[in-house]
Amino acid sequence: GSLVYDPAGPAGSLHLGAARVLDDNWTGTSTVPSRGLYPHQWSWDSAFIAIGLRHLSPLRAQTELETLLGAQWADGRVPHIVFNPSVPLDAYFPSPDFWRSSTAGRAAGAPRTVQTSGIVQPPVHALAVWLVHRADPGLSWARAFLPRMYPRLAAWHRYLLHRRDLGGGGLASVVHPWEQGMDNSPCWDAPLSRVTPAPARSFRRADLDHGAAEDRPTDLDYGRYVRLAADYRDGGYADGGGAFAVEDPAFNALLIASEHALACIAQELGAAGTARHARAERLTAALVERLWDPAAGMFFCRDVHDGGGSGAHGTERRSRSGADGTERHSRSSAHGAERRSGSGALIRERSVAGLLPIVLPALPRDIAAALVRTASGPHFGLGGDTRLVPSYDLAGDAFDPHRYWRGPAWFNTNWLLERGLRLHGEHARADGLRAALLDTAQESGFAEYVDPYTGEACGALGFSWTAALTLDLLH
Ligand code: 9WN
Repeated sequence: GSLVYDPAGPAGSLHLGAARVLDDNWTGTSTVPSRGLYPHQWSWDSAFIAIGLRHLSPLRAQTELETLLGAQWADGRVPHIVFNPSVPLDAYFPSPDFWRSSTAGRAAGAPRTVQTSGIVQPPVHALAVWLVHRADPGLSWARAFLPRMYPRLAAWHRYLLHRRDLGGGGLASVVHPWEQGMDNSPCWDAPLSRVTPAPARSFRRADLDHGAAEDRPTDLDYGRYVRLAADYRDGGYADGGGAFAVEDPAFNALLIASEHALACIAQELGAAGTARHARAERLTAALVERLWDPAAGMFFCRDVHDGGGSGAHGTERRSRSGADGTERHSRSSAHGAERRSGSGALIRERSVAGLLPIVLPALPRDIAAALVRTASGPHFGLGGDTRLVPSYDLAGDAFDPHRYWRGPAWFNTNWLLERGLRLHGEHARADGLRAALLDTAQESGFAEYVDPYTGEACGALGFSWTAALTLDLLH
């Protein structure tokens, strides 16, 4: 980076502040996302955390990923939460007694000793393992880090590309909003509307002990999350039968970026990486084929279970934001895409997830250029109206600058955009976004998420991936 390390200067104090957050949140074997709200280990958090931790302590960064991958199931899935047995059950919901991984997950090969959830999160791990290795190859080789991680990562990708290809088009589906990581994104409104919520009295939300209710998902959202997760558990965590199946552009883009990283790891271990690079390129083509919308200039989610009836109608009603009059065009082009690609229908909501394929090196140039235009336009305001890119369409009906994934800006998505802009040669825009990320991290106290216009802190403070990705940008 351009900022020179100076403990007395502003970059130095930012560095020290970020390091302190990560020290405070370190448990000895992994890092909690936040001491109060999220007192266990989360899957994609740990990947982002390791990417920052490698600059402070490559050993801790390796340990973080080893702890997570040590809780992998025999079918290859990496659970979205690894529970800390010394934390009281009522500190977080849903707790281990809800998931019952070691009994309900036995057929799927859940570990016997450690308790985990049974769903997954975005596969950022191979990318994290590769970056952590490169931060200190000597230590990595001495600890056989890559030889131990490679087979686990390969099994993880195999699970996603085979067991989770629920749409039949080569992409992985998520079966729960928590899996994609943007829990209450307006993208899920239509597919979730088909899920009968569990009664509110059947569970207790521990999140409301720590977070403001108006910054969090609603009780109705939670009822549906609980129903979907309980049904998945009661089916032994077998894939294919659930009510919710969505192909998401961010989840799949991160899988593809990680497949490229896995190719690099294979090469480093002396194997040929060419087959994996080629697979990543084929997956990039499948992503474009199934999820790209040329008129909107971005990627959309595909609702695998939408037969094109009431779901499509409801989505149309919800997404009529009309700021630049593109809706009509994008709907008709979506019909074309649906005919070509078969299963399901596109969900016509503009989420930041639909910009994140910009991290892909094999993305066609015209698509990368269109993503930059869309990010910089009225729906996301990059370099213009907003400080940081929001999680959801500024002009969308559902936009709310404070409610979680329905508008606030998050540091992980903005970090990914910054990387993607740089990858495609957009250095001025990347520099502007980097400066805004560093300022906002400092001013907000490493907040979990912020108002995209003002940078006002929302959710937890001292949030680990905010601190970790700040450190990464400083290096
Ligand atoms: C459910 C830990 C996680 C993040 C997710 C974020 C939030 C959990 C919750 O916190 O989700 O997994 O309880 O709301 O949405 O992206 O990984 O930081």
